[in-house]
Amino acid sequence: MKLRGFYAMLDRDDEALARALVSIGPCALQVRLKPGTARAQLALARMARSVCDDAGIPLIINDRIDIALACGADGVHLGQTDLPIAAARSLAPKLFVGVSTHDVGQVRLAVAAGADYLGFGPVFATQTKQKPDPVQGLAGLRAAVAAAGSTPLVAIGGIAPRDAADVYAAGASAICAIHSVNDSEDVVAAARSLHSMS
Ligand code: 3NM
Repeated sequence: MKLRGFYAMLDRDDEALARALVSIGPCALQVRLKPGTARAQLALARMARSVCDDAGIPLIINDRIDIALACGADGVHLGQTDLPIAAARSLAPKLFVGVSTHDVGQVRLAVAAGADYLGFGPVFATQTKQKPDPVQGLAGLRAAVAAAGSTPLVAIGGIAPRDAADVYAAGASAICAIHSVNDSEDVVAAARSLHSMS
């Protein structure tokens, strides 16, 4: 999967936010589903599918392969406690599969298992994720990029526009940021600044 620049994350049921995020042409939009009914999650995923179709952006669904298939997503993003890659592939051979990794050992395992891309973090301290893994810093990110080889790596965790140059210089293919973009007074400008430095 080709991933370069800003990787947008929709973390709430907000179509205006989704449209603002895709307006700058990010490499993907991931829907981060909150706990709730499968029907409510599918409705959110379908809204995002239509926003992504209008903008020509790949749609990725977090955790839930059933919701990803039901909404016609392009990919699914799996955490360390979600389905293993091989099980996801047998259920959904056509979906891209991304995997969240939090240290170099997890990077190696995900690459060996054939992940299409990796999330890696938290690079910096994050308030957004409950019980985040230990902060990896730019040195950890560089080590992860080296271990990932040719598999694209999306850096995540506490990244603000002022950090983008350092994060790309460390070798990340893409940057995902929630708070510094989605909670910004100017979502489009924040997204663009993370994208344009890639
Ligand atoms: N995953 P913010 S950190 C969803 O380490 C998520 O894998 C992480 O939000 C990981 O940009 C994180 O607001 C939260 O810090 C990212």
